[in-house]
Amino acid sequence: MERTFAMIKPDGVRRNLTPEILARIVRKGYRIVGLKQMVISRETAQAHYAEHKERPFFGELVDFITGGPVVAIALEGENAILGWRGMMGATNPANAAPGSIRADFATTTGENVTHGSDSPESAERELGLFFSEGELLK
Ligand code: RTP
Ligand code: MG
Repeated sequence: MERTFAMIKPDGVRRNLTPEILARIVRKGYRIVGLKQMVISRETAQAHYAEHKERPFFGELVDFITGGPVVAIALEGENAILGWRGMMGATNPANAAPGSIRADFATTTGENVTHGSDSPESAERELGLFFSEGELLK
């Protein structure tokens, strides 16, 4: 069993895609072990996306991700890290596989509806950034 951090970004929440995306997660068979709607602080956003801090889009990315509520999700399941990345599709929706979330619901790289941890190390770091231990099911 593997855990990963998933997020519905502010564009997804604003467009009322939360029920659609949660439905896909539970229909897939993942167990939701943590779930909350929240507005991310700038500090948390900068820490979450620290790997991109030298990139030209970093400021825009932080503004976007803190610009409205997100839904933070802790998922558990076999191969959940890569599995959830597959369900999301490629970063640029133009390259996302048909039927993936980004192919179905997004048109731009900047506002691409969901986030998913890209490795076991990222998953552990991001779950720790967004959830305290008591907020996660055993
Ligand atoms: P994420 O971290 O959000 O799950 O997305 P990802 O792994 O597929 O893509 P990543 O390379 O980590 O980029 C993080 C997010 O930054 C925004 N981005 N904008 N304007 C641009 O060229 C650009 N490139 C990346 C996207 O919102 C991307 O999901
Ligand atoms: Mg990423």
